[in-house]
Amino acid sequence: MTTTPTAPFNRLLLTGAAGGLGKVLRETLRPYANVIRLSDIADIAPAIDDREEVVTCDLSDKQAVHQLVEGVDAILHFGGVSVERSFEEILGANICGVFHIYEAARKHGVKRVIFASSNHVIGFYKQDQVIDAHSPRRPDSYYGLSKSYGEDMATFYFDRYGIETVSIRIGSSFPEPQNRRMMSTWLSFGDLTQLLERALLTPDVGHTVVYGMSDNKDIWWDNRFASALGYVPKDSSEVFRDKVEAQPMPAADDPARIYQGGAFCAAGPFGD
Ligand code: NAI
Ligand code: 15L
Repeated sequence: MTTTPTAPFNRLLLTGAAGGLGKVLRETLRPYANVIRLSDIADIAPAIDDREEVVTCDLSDKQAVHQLVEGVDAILHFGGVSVERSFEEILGANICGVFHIYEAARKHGVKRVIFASSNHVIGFYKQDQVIDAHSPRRPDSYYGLSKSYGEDMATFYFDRYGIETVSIRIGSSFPEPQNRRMMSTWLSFGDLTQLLERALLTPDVGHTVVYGMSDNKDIWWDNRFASALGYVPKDSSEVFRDKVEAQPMPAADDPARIYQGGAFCAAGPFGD
């Protein structure tokens, strides 16, 4: 096997590997492990070499997740429904899914999880408020509720079983900010990778909650707990300002202009 002699982990598990961020992290996480196990319910491009393992797995399937986790040293949990959907759609992938991940981590002795949480855990704060990761949560959606539950799961599994987690409340991680709101919430792929490195390698994190944002100018989140991990973002949304501000300004009563969670605050109701 071709190994990276200095890789800090033998085998990392990345769930959500077929997704937007998963495809990026598949490449940028290579220096951190001899082998990365890539998993998703959707089709994943085949392994490019013997440093990748590809496993199809539905997070709502407890037995399948238990098999998936066997033999890994740490888990980056990025899989699940990533936007607002009905409660029933969120339940299996996100709520049962995160339980299955932690229970499998316990059974297989995995000591570190990185949880892709979301700004939608606090989405009903207004854009003129500044909060930190210890501010009371204000989920803006069933999706945000599922991430809030995932953070509670992380606290429980640390207090009860000593499994450490860094929950990253990712803002908006795309190649560039797509609208005015994302000028505040944007997280570059490079900064995401750096934050994941700090989350994987910093000792004694217990359960630490941080925000996933770049060094943006107009911000709503005091991110000192990320700084405490040694995270120093290198990118800023400022370089995209002219392009973003060429877009029409949303109406004064548009949730995209009022709430930190933007449009998620107005999704639903679902069904009757
Ligand atoms: P994505 O939707 O592109 O990727 C999520 C992946 O999870 C998909 O490939 C999907 O097939 C997989 N998945 C869904 N249900 C599953 C199930 N039952 N079993 C196994 N896999 C399942 O989302 P993206 O943008 O890559 O985000 C990755 C993670 O980061 C998600 O957990 C998302 O909630 C979180 N996040 C992303 C943000 C962003 O700006 N991209 C912002 C905040 C959080
Ligand atoms: C999220 O949690 C979503 O996964 C992502 O698709 C974006 O909508 C992001 O939040 C955001 O708030 O911009």
